[in-house]
Amino acid sequence: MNDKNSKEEIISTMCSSHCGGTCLLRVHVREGVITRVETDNGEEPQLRACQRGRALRQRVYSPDRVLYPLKRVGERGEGKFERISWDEAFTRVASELKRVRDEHGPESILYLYMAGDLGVLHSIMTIHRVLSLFGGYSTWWGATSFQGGIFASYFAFGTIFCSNTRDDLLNSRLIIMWGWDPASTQTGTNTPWYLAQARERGIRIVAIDPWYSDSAASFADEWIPIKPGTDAAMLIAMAYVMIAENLHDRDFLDKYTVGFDRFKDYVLGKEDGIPKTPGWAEAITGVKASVIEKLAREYAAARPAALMAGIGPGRTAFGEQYHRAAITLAAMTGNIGKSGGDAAARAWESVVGGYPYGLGIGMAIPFAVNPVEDGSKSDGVPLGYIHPKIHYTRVADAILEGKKGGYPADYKLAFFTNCNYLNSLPNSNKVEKALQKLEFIVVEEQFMTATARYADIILPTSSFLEREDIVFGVGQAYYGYQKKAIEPRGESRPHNEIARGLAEKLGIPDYDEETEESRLKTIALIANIPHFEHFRKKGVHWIDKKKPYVAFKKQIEEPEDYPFFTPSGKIEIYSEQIEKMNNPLLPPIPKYLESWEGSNDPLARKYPIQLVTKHCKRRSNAQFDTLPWLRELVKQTIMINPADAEKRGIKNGDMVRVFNDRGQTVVPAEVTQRITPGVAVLPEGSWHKPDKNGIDRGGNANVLTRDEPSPGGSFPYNSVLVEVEKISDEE
Ligand SMILES: Nc1nc2c(c(=O)[nH]1)N[C@H]1C(S)=C(S)[C@@H](COP(=O)(O)OP(=O)(O)OC[C@H]3O[C@@H](n4cnc5c(=O)[nH]c(N)nc54)[C@H](O)[C@@H]3O)O[C@H]1N2
Ligand SMILES: Nc1nc2c(c(=O)[nH]1)N[C@H]1C(S)=C(S)[C@@H](COP(=O)(O)OP(=O)(O)OC[C@H]3O[C@@H](n4cnc5c(=O)[nH]c(N)nc54)[C@H](O)[C@@H]3O)O[C@H]1N2
Ligand SMILES: [Mo]
Repeated sequence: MNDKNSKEEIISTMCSSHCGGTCLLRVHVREGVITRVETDNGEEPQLRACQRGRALRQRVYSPDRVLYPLKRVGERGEGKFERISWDEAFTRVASELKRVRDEHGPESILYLYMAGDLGVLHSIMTIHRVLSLFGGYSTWWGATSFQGGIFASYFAFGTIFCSNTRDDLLNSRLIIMWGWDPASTQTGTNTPWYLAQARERGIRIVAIDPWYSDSAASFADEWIPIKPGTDAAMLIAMAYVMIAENLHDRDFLDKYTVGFDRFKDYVLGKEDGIPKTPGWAEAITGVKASVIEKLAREYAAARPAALMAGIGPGRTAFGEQYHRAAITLAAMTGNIGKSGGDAAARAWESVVGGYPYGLGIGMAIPFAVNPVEDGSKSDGVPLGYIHPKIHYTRVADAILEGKKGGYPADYKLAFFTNCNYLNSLPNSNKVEKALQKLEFIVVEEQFMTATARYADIILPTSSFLEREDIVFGVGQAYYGYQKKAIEPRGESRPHNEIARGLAEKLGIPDYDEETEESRLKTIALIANIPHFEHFRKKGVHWIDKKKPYVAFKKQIEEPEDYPFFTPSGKIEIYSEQIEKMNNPLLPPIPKYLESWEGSNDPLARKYPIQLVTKHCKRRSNAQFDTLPWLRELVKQTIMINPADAEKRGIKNGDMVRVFNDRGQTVVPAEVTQRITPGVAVLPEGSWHKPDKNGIDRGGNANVLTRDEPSPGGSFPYNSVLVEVEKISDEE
C-alpha cells in the first residue's frame, strides 16, 4: 500500500459508532491514507451510513486525536501533556494500580466505562478482564441510555430484548413515535428509511415530543407537544379512555397478562379517589383532553399498531413509570408479539444480544469475575437484577464523600475506558471536583476530551478503521465485519493490545493468549457465520433478510410451550417482584408520579424553564463534535419558544446564559416555534469549555443536570429546571 504508484483501494467495512447504527462503509485508501468514505451501493436493503459515518475521514485525521501515550506535566485539567513511550506509560499505570491496591484495597480502584463504539472484541471488557485478574475494582450500575426501559422491560417481560426488527414497521397501521427521533439518532440502521417508506405507503404516524423533532417534521401526520416528564399521565389517561369505552383487548389481557384489574382500579380512581381522565392528564401534560381521547381510540382501533416508546422520555425523574405504562398500553391493545405491533419496551435494542443473536459485546475474550463487585447488591428480587453498589449518577459524590458519606470505599484511582465522564455524566461541576480529588487518573482515549484533560496518563486507542472486529446490526438482524482500512495512527493501539501490554506489566500471565484473528474466528463460529473469509471480505452476514423478527411471537402463538420469562410466565402489569422492593416510589403497577424539577416543583419559581437535553444529529454523544463538516450541519444552540424569548428580551442568535444552582453555560439562542412554550432544548454532547472563571462556554448541557437517579435507576437528563438570560457581547 505504500508503493507510490499504488492505486486507490476500496475497503468494505462497518461503522459502529455509539449511535446504535451499524452501517456499511466503503473506505477509499491510497498509500495508506483514507481519501474518502462512501457507503453501501449494493442491493437492497442497503445499510447506508449517515452523515457521521460519511465524515469519518475527518474523525480519523482530526487534530484532536491523541496519537501517543501522554503524561500530565501541568495542573490537573489544564491539558498540558508530554509524549512518553508505551513502556513508560504501562510502567506508571501498573505501579499506581499496585500502590493503590496494596495501600487501600482493590475497592478503591474505580473502573469507569461506557460504550465508545460497538465492536465485540475491542471493548471495555478487555480492561475489565485485566483489572479483575489483578484483584478487582469498584464500578457503577445504571444504563445512561435506558435504565428506566430496562427496569420496565425486565419486570414486565422478564427480559430486555423486546423489539421487532425495523422492517416490521411496514406492517403497522399506526406508528406512534413517542419521544423518539430516529431521523436524528438513527437507533438502528435504516430506521429512518423504514419510516420514510411507511409514510409513502400512507401508514399514519404520530409524534409525541416537546420538540417538533426532525422525525416529526419528516414523517409524522400529527405532532403532539407534551411537557417533559409527564408522559405516564398521558398514557394512563389513554388507558382510561380505552377502559371507559370498552376498547381494550380483554381476551389478550386474560390470556397473557397478570394484574390488569389492579391497574384498572388505579386508572378508574378506585384506589385513590382520582379517576385518571383525559381532563386530569390535560392539567399535567398540557395536551388537550380531546387529543388524548382521539389518540387512545386510534391506538385501540388500528391493529396492528406500533407504539415506539423512545427512551428520551424515560430519562426523567420517574422514567420507569412511563415505560411501564407504555408496555401496559401495548398489552391492552394486544400489540405484543404481533407483526406490525410492538411491545413498547425500550426502543433501542440488541447491542447486547437482542434479536436472535448468539453473542454480546465483550463476549470475545474469556470472562473474568470481578472479586470486588461479585454478587453485589440485589433489590431483594429473586431473579437477577443484581448490580454494583454505586449508581453512575452518584459516582462523583462517592469520590468526594467516600466511606464517610456512606459509600462502600474511599476511591483513589480511576481508570476510564471509552467514557467522556466529564461531558456525559450529570453535574459536570461536581464531576470536576471529584476528578481533582483522585490520586491518579488513567484515560484510554482517542481524543483530547474534557475527561482526558484530567488524566495523569492517557493511553491512545486506535479507531475501528484501524483494527479488526465484529459488530451487530441494531435495527435489523445481521453481523458486520470491521476490516482494518489503515494502520493505527501514530502509536495508537487497539484495546485488546493495550490490555495485553498492561497485563504483562502487572505480571498477569493469563490475560489472553489468542490473536485477534483467532478470537474473531471463534466469534464467527459461535454466531453461526458459515464462511469467515467470505464474511470478512463482504462485510455483512444477514441472519434473516427476508422476514422481520417479531419479539415474543412464540409466547403469543404457543403460550403453553413458551411462557414469558417472568415468575408468573405472563406479562406482569402488576409485579410482585417490584412490590417486594417495598418502595412507595416504585409502585407494583405503573402510576404517574409527579416529577421533581417539573413545572410544579417550587423550584420552578426560580428556574421556570424545563430543559430537555436530547441527543444531537451531528454527534454521537460527545464524539464527532469538533468535525468541521458536521459543524456546518447543525449549530449548538438552546432552542426556546418565541413567547419565552420575548419575555426575556431574547432574539434569535443572541448569546444567552443558561443556568441553575448547579452551573451555567453560554450558547446562542435559537428562537423557534419548534419547541413548546415553557420548555427549552440544549442537546447533550457539546464539548465542555470552561473559561478562565470556570464558566462553560461550550454549551455542555451537563453543567445543568442533576446527579440523582430515579427510583428505578433512570438518569434524569430531561428533568432539569433552568433560567435563560440574555448576556451582553462583552460578558
Ligand atoms: N445522532 C446521534 N445519534 C445517536 C446518539 C447521538 O448522540 N447522536 N446517541 C445514541 C445513544 S447513546 C442513545 S442512548 C440514543 C438516544 O436516543 P433517544 O433517547 O431516542 O434520543 P433523544 O434525542 O435524547 O430523545 C428522543 C426524543 O425524546 C424527546 N424527549 C425528551 N424528553 C421527553 C419527555 O419527557 N417526553 C417526551 N414525550 N419526549 C421527550 C426529545 O425531544 C427527543 O426528540 O441515540 C443514539 N443515537
Ligand atoms: N445531558 C445529557 N447527557 C447525556 C445524555 C442525555 O440524554 N443528556 N445521554 C447519555 C447517554 S444515553 C450516553 S450513552 C452517555 C454517553 O457517554 P459517553 O460514552 O461517555 O459518550 P461518548 O461521547 O460516546 O464517549 C465515548 C468516548 O470514548 C472514547 N473512546 C476511546 N476508545 C474508543 C474506541 O475504541 N472507540 C470509540 N468510538 N471511542 C473510544 C471516545 O473518543 C469518546 O470520547 O451520555 C449520556 N449523557
Ligand atoms: Mo446512550
